[in-house]
Amino acid sequence: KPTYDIIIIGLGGMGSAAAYHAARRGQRVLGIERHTLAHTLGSSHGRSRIIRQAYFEDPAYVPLLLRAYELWRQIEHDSGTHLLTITGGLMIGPPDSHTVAGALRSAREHGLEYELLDAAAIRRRFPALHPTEGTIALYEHQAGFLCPEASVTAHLQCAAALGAEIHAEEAVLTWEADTAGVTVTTSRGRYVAERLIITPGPWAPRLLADLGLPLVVERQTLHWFAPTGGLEPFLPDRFPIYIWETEDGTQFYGFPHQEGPPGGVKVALFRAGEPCDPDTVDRVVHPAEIAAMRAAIADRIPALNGNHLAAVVCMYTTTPDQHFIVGLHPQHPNVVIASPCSGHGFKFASVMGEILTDLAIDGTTRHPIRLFDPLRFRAQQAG
Ligand code: PYC
Repeated sequence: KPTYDIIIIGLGGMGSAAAYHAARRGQRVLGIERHTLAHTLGSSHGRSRIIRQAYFEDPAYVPLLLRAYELWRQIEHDSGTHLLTITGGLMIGPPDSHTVAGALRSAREHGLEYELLDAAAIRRRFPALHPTEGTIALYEHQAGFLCPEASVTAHLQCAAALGAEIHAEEAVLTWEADTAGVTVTTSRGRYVAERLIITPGPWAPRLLADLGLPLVVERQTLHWFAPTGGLEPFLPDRFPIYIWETEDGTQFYGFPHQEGPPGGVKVALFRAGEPCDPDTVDRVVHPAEIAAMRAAIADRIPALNGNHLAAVVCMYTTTPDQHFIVGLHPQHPNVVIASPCSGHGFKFASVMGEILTDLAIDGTTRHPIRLFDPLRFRAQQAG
């Protein structure tokens, strides 16, 4: 009999949540992570991640988000850790932009509470923001931010308390599956289980190479600036998370001030990165990248354009349609694959833990995940 019911490869946002949910369902779990736990070398770091409900990407995400909020509160309760801060959120841009029109569509289809603000109302409510005439925003009260590193730690600690075995700094070399079970070979050993969950983040092209998925790993930079007039206008009780689409379709996003290092206020360009490999990615943030960030905020959030305090590199693993890949491995029904989240996945980690556990144990889930079908690119690739 295999030693474990479920092995999980990759313990970032999704894998750590899967470890917790699988352990909650009484499974004998082994989680394997190539780096240290809650590390900053993949896609689950940067101190803050947006969470929101009026999802411009597609209304099909909304039911998942509503469950994700419930499960974030559950893991906060179980771990005794504060992870989710509600600040309200603005989706800003021209009225017909993907960001604004898509958020409005999701809010209307799912009966979410929202307000539409014109440029004058945005400036009145949030004086640090300087939108031009014609820019509008959808404001939702339930948006906010999560702490990614603390979320990974909370899920893993709770998983371990429920009996999960967690191995850090152990690289997976190969995995194999057949009808009898799965075998995972690592830098330290060989493990056998009934089922496997693969949540590799930017290591997906390597660990899921057999599927030929059209994935691109992109390098992204995150920045922290010291506001010129002090932190006051950016405190979380008066400043929301936001995603701002400019006239040329560029998106950038940001957060209120968050206590703790590096101080200041975080802001980043969305999907501005070059393709990279997670083991060789350039982790230095260059002056031209800081200048590009300044160019986005200079006129729109002028008070944020102060001293540059810090920057880090992170990675997105993107699909051509920017939706996730989540489901059973097409050749191996005892293997579940997930992760390539195209830069907007972290907020779903809590509900993905539940979904991946459902798929591993039951082969199916009550959650709507058709949008994430791993096979959807096959027709395009064949054509
Ligand atoms: O996670 O919702 C998100 C997001 C949007 C832009 C950057 N992150």
